[in-house]
Amino acid sequence: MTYLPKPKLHHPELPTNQLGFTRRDYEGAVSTLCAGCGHDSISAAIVHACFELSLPPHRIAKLSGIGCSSKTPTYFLGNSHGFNSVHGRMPSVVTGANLANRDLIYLGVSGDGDSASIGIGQFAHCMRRGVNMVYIVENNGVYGLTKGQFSATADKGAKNRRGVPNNDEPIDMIGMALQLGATFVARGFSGDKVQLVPLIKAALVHRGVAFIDCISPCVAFNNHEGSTKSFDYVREHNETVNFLDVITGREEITADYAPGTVEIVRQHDGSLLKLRKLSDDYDPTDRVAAMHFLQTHSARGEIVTGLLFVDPEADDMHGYLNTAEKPFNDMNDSELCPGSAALEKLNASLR
Ligand SMILES: Cc1ncc(C[n+]2csc(CCOP(=O)(O)OP(=O)(O)O)c2C)c(N)n1
Ligand code: SF4
Ligand SMILES: [Mg+2]
Repeated sequence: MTYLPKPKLHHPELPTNQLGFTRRDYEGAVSTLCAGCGHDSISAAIVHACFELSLPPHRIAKLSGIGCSSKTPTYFLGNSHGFNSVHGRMPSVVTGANLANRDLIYLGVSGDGDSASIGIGQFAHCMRRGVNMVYIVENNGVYGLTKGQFSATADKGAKNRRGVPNNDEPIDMIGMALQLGATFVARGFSGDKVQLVPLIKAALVHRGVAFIDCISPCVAFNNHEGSTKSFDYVREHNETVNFLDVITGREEITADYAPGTVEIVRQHDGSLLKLRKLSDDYDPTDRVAAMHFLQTHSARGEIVTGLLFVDPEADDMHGYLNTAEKPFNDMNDSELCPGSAALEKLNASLR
């Protein structure tokens, strides 16, 4: 048996959301990851975010690659669509699914090995194409599933469990996402659910590609002294840029627009991102400034968390390609196959 179902019984007075669902309705099977693994906290944050946004579970599609992180979709959203692809290939599968049906909410979950090594090309093209999705990398700096080899996000000089240092420069996926045109870029920490849940909610209501790099310590292979992805290291070196509240278009908008350290970002769908900034001069809508800020702090060994960049006017792949509104599975035969005259016209336009 590869998974353990959870008992269906729950307390009759559990709070319900606008759809009448409880948190339990957004859970999945019992996790088989190591006790204390950061990935389980991210699963809990995803459950929390989807419950609070009252998302209909049948409208969510969760996709992943291979790794402990990529196993986690089994442990959340048990009533949603799921697809576990091959190693590093989640982005192309989401891209195809999204092209065929734009009506679903796409959630891609991956690891630093899955996305920064074998899948780095896929990751890059997904960012630059603006696939409308939430892309979460559960970043522990190691290949957890295959027993803890350094991954491409491990910091130079970081030590493995036996004290051997990593000699290679790290890939900063946040820096790459910014450079490649992602329209929502954030970093979270699995040990800070208060910050992570609103980041996931904001990513879910964002149109365009929303990337979250979530530091997620591997308690089995990368949580010792000398690691820069351990719980202790991240807590000591965390530099938070802002705290986020998400007010969706569905809710009555009662946000106070107090000037000073609060910034309100209104997105396409009317949702408001209310950002309490820790530094007055941090502007989350300035891509170049975000890149500079990131580089400056990472040179000091600091891990910047929060919403680093958002383009509230972002479009997505469908907008760029001018595709049909209707999902393929809603089209009839003549819409799917418009006949030889239409094909002839198309061919002629390409000659
Ligand atoms: C094509 C292919 N190559 C290698 C592997 C072996 N493999 C399985 S998981 C994994 C790395 C997973 O690391 P990461 O994505 O960081 O996930 P984690 O387990 O750390 O959460 C590797 C190399 C594989 N399954 N398929
Ligand atoms: S090996 Fe590491 S990443 Fe995998 S379940 Fe255990 S703690 Fe989590
Ligand atoms: Mg990993």
